[in-house]
Amino acid sequence: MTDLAAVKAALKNQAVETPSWAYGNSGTRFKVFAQQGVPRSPWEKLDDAAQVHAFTGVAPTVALHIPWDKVEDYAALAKHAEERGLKLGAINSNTFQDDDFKLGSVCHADAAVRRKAVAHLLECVDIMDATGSRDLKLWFADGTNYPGQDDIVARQERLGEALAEVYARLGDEQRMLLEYKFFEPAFYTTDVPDWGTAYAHCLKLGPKARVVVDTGHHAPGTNIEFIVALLLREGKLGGFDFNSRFYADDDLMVGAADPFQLFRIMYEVSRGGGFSADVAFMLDQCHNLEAKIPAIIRSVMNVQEATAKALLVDREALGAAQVAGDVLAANAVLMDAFNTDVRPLLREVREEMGLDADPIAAYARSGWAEKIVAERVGGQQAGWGA
Ligand code: LRH
Ligand code: MN
Ligand code: MN
Repeated sequence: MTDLAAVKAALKNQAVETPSWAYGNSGTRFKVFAQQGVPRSPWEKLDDAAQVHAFTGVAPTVALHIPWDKVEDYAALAKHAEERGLKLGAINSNTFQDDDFKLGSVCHADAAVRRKAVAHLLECVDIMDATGSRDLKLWFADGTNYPGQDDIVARQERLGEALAEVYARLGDEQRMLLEYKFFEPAFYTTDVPDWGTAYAHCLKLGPKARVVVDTGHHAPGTNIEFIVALLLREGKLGGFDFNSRFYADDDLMVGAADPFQLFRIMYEVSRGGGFSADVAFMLDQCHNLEAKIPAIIRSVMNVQEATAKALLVDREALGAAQVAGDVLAANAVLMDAFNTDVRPLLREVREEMGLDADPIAAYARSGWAEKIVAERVGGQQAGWGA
């Protein structure tokens, strides 16, 4: 039997971090479709993020991407967030948009380019000091396109050196989250292509270094929940970049492509004790076609639904079936939870939190969408081509 009061309490305590770049215009390498009313600055991105938090009650932090969210005064930006009931979350570095990084950043063969990349990462830690952010999220576009282009092992050594230098700069409460991605933009080798490579580096660095799992960064068919279970067991799961994919790094709304996979991931999180402050639940999405704020609200709700279902798994019955070797019964316990319609439960949870039971409808009624279209002209691009 599951304890419904405990499930509700966990749902009320949940925190999903939204990414600043999801509020801005985005697109593909073919076209960025500008939407009306999108934020013109990091300050306005926070204004929109505050709407997501106001209607869901579970999106209290916002990730920044540097330099997309470059401002003069980061402490003032943190204050702007606080005044809106938010806090600034992970600081995402960007070593992929500078011409100097064409052949790599921290893995580049030229020490001068590596220095420039490390300087950027150290600047990101300075920003964390100013914003009060805990996590530095690192994703490297480094890799090669052709066999022989560079020395695979030498690149790992350069990567390890750069990471160690940045790790040494972290404060006591700060962490480094290393993100992997199996390909793109590099097509032959990628220097951090998988969880194993990220894990090996994090293990060497120490307890403040953890792996972040972006759900869109795996080859089709990869069993992501296995990776999650393993990293949790090893105490090395730092967080998630949630999104969904049909083909590659599609950055679609989480839970849109494969809600069953999201449920399976959340079940492993729940089973492994991952609903704790140690694991950051972040979105990493782009809304090229759909309106951004309601899409982010929808994404947060999708995470809540998967979480509710994962928490409803009758662990006792599941354990008994597993010990008995009853394959069908064990599978049925899991499927029962997945097939539960948790929307009434979540409506109840929201009402108990003093929120509208239907965040999307409440946002639509609020008039915010009309207000930003009227007030903002010339919205900021999420980053690509900016
Ligand atoms: C890389 C990535 C990484 C970046 C973000 C914009 O594909 O997932 O997290 O910082 O996209
Ligand atoms: Mn990501
Ligand atoms: Mn990505």
